[in-house]
Amino acid sequence: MGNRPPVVAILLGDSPVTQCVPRSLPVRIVKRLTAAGLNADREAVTLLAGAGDPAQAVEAVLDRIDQEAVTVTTADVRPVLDDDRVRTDTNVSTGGQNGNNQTTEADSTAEIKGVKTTESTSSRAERDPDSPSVSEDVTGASTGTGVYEDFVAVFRDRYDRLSSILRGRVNHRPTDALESMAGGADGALIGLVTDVRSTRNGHHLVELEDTNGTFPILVMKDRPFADAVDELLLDEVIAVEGTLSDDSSILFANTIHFPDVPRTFDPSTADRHVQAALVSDLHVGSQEFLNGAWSRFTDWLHTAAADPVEYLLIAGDMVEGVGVYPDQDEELDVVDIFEQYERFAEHLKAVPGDMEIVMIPGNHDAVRLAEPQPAFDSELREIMSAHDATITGNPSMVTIEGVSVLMYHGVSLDELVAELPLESVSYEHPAQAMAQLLKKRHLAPKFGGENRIAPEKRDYLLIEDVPDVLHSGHVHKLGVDAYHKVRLVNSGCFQGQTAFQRSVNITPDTGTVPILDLDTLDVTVRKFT
Ligand code: D5M
Ligand code: FE
Ligand code: ZN
Repeated sequence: MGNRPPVVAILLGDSPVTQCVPRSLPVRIVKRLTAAGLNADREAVTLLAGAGDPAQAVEAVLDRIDQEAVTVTTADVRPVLDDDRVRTDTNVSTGGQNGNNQTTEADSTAEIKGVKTTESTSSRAERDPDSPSVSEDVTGASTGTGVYEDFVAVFRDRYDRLSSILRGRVNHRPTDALESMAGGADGALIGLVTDVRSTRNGHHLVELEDTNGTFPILVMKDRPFADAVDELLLDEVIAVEGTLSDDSSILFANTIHFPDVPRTFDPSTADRHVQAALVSDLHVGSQEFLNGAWSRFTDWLHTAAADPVEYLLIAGDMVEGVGVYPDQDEELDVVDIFEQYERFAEHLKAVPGDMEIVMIPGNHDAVRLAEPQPAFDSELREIMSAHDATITGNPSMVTIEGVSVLMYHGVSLDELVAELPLESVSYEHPAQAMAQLLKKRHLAPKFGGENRIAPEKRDYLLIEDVPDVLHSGHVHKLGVDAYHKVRLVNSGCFQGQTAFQRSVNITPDTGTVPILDLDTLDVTVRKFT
């Protein structure tokens, strides 16, 4: 046995259980029983949680229970509680599929950015990761059927909520009120960008739409903010202050405001040293899935160096899927979608059982392609049940240890790279594209492009609350940066270069895992290739 503590400590640590049962204790008990292939009656769990030493009681039940049993009942628990013999040998395996956890620190793991040396505090096992809380998730709340009214509703919601962010900064007028103002007067407008074009002289004509109509804005090419026009995407919401033409038919822009992240934004951090590994894009089932890199990563998670890593966030594309791209089947290792998830579930078992896992789907996963994507359905959850992961939609705002992480797979990043003429926004720098999403306060600003969007009554892709961390994947490129103190992380992937990526000259960042310090929001990138 290596340096992992026995499972008893993973369950409960050293904290004595008195009359006050911690909220997560029953969850820990169920997890341990599930890992051993058993269901449990609620009463049985309650009895175990109330034991003098619940961890030992659980292990004693597991020792004694009939091999054929599928459910732990009170009849299995009572004899154990009546028996006050104290077992001393609690050296049980963690239940992961990697038997050899003797590694201290895998030689193959190299740091890219300097790791802060932290004093060794108590191990992960002795602490207890919080259950993540989730918001802004469409799962179970999807009402859209794609009818006209749904489109009206989602744009209305987008306009209402983004304009309220901008309203404090400009004294805006509705489009129809601007028309009746005196020529030459100063005016301001908040609206969705519905058209951007250049005039013959190289100036820019931007059309904004609000709930009352549309209004044209002229941005002169020599104005210092004219570059902002290059950052505009159709359907995003901006505010413009300017001066009306003599006939009040056009507004000459003096400033352009994006909803943006306030400069004063100060992120929340955890109040103890605890870390999260942010991964994405495993593509299990693809011939290019990097089994070796994943194993090195999960082996490392079992070492002492990874003790503070209590959370694993997976930002989509768990599996390669089927029929996602033309000719994709030529690169499939596993052709059946359910078998792909079964394989993925096996790989997940290599993650230490005491880590909290959060997963959202991506465009290769077996949920609807249109965003917002709901979480995996019950059939897929069942396949992935071993770890009791938090399975939620794309996007989702996930709060761990007081730190809000906006998880979004990242399909709109392709569109930003393709459409924004900015040099800084490219596949080489995915975090720059992520910064644009924060600036626009929207995860998929452009409606009806390559990125399929399902109209819901609420615009789930809008970033109403500024997250402390934005976590994406999809482009298979590593990116770590910050925007107005929001930590930006784009995970690399666990899939080698595909034929398509070769054809467009994209070299993916494989086996790179950003490790986020939740107490400082610092990131250390580890490489497992
Ligand atoms: O996406 C991985 C990255 O590669 C993402 O930037 C899209 C791009 N990609 C990959 N294959 C294709 C095809 N066939 N057409 C267009 N774009 C592609 P992922 O979601 O992992 O496939
Ligand atoms: Fe992917
Ligand atoms: Zn993807």
